[in-house]
Amino acid sequence: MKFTHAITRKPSGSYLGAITTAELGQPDLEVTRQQHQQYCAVLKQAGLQVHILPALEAYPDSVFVEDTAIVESDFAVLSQPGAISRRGEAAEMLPVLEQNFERIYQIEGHGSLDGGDICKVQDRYYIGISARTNLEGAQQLAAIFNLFGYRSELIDIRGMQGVLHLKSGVNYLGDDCLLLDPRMVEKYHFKGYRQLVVPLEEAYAANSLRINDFLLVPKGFPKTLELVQQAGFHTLLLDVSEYRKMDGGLSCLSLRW
Ligand code: CIR
Repeated sequence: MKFTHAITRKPSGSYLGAITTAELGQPDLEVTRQQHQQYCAVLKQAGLQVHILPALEAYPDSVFVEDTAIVESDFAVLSQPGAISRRGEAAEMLPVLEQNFERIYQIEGHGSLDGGDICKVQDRYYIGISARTNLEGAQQLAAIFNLFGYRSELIDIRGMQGVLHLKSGVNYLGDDCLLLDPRMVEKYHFKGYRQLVVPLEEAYAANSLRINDFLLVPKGFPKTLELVQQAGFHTLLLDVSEYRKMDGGLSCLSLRW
């Protein structure tokens, strides 16, 4: 699991109009920008070459680039975001993907899919069926993965309060270990792995992000921090408070391969 590249996009002035259910108040745009700079700096510190795209005023949520594509070492898939206001974000990602990938596929027709619903664990992909990703989109993606020898499993996460995407509730930390929202533990798909379960009051921190030697953990979740440190992970804390206000987290802010 060695990552070398990342794509991010600067937050736009229209970010205050992004979709949210969080009820944590309005983001401060200046702090939002500072947190983005710190995020990109940490990705570089973890060894990635980071391509930072310009802000897109037409798309308030466009800083959450993870939802626009799925990237593998030798191919990429343009998603078809489930929120209508985000649909156009995927096409905006095409030019930079073309610079980096020879083979690019696309979710199309009635399929909808957000990249946040895709969680890779070793050589297997878990695809969340959510309010954003439908069965048609998930099946299209699974068929593409199949071309490259990856198996996929679909996991229904609809109705889990506060879990917008699959990766809002489960993330692979490497070393056979998952970090889970406690409500994800019952999913049979995850039984065979080593599990670290965050306390429910820190469910947001299940969206921590392993990049090479480091585990990026959101600031403000002390029990989760202790949990992963005791498990031996080298942590880097990042304040993403302004992204949390818009239902986003550490993984949402980049595409990585
Ligand atoms: C949305 O509702 O689409 C954005 N406000 C948040 C997207 C978060 N993305 C992610 O978890 N991959």
